[in-house]
Amino acid sequence: MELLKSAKSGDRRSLARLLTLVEEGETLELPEVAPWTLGVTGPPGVGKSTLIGRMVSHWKDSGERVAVLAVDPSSPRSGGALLADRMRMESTDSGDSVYFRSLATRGHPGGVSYLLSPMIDLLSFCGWSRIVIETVGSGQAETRIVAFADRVLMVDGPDRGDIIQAEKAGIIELADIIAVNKSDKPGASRAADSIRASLELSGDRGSPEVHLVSAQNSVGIETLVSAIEECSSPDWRNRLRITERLLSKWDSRLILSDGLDGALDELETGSITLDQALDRLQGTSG
Ligand SMILES: Nc1nc2c(ncn2[C@@H]2O[C@H](COP(=O)(O)OP(=O)(O)O)[C@@H](O)[C@H]2O)c(=O)[nH]1
Ligand SMILES: [Mg+2]
Repeated sequence: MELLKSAKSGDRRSLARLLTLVEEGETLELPEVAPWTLGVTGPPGVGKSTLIGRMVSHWKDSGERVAVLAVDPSSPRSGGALLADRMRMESTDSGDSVYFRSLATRGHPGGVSYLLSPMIDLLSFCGWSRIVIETVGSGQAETRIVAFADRVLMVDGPDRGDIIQAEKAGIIELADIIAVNKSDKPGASRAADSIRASLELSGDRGSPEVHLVSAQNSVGIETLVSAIEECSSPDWRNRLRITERLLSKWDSRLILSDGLDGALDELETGSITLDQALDRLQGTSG
C-alpha cells in the first residue's frame, strides 16, 4: 500500500489518513510489530498533558520518536489539540520526532477502546518508538482505554479525594506507577504519603510506586521517566489488561453487529430472551 510506505518514511499526512481509515473501521495488514506503549490517566486538571509534554522532551532528547494519542470525550479543542499547542510552544523543533493525534469518542457508539490496538500497531510500524495514550480517568470507559497500553501511569494532584475516585473505578489496579503532580503546591507530599499508606493497606500484590513530581517546574521528571522505562507489570496486572481488551472487543462486536436492531426489537416485545439475542448476534459480527 502506497500510503503505508509514505507514512513509514515519515509523511505525516499519510499517517493521519491511515489513522482515519482505521478509525472508520478499515483493517490494515501490517507485519509483526512490538509497540512500546504507555497509558496516562487521572482526573481532569491534575497536569497529565503538562507532564506528558515534559516526558516527551526527555524522550526526544534521547532520540526516541514519540506519538501521543489523546482520547477526548467531547470537545475537539481540548486534549490532543491543547497538548499539541503546548508542545509547539515549548519546543519549536518537535517536528519529526513528535506526533499528536486526538481521538474523539463522540460518534463511536461502541466506544473507541477497541480502535486503539490497530492504531498503536500502525504507529509502531511507522517507527514511533514511544506511544503515549492520554485519557481522563474516572470511569469504566477510561479503564478500558488505558488497558490497551502495556504500562500505565496514573497521575493525581495534591487533593487526595481524586485518587479515591480512581480506586472506586478500579483504575488503580491497572497502574504500574502513580505520580502525584504539583509538588510545588502544599498538600502534595501529604497526598503521596496517604496514597502509599492506602496501597500498603490493600496488601502487597506488586503495588505501584508513588512519585512526587512537578510538571510545571520540571521536578522529578527524569526519575519518573526512568521508573516508567524500567517498570515491569506483574502477571496478574497484565492479565487484567488483557481481560479489559477482550471485553472491549466483545462489546464493540456486539454493538456493531448487523442484527443488533432486530434483536433489540424482539427483546423489546419480549419475544426472545437475552441469551437468545446474544446467541444470534454472535454469528453476525465481524
Ligand atoms: N502548580 C502546578 N500547576 C501545574 C503543574 N502541572 C500542570 N499544572 C497546571 O494545571 C493545569 C492543568 O494542566 P493539564 O496538563 O492541562 O492537566 P490535565 O487535564 O490533567 O491534562 C494547567 O493550568 C497547568 O498549567 C504543576 O506541576 N504545578
Ligand atoms: Mg489533558
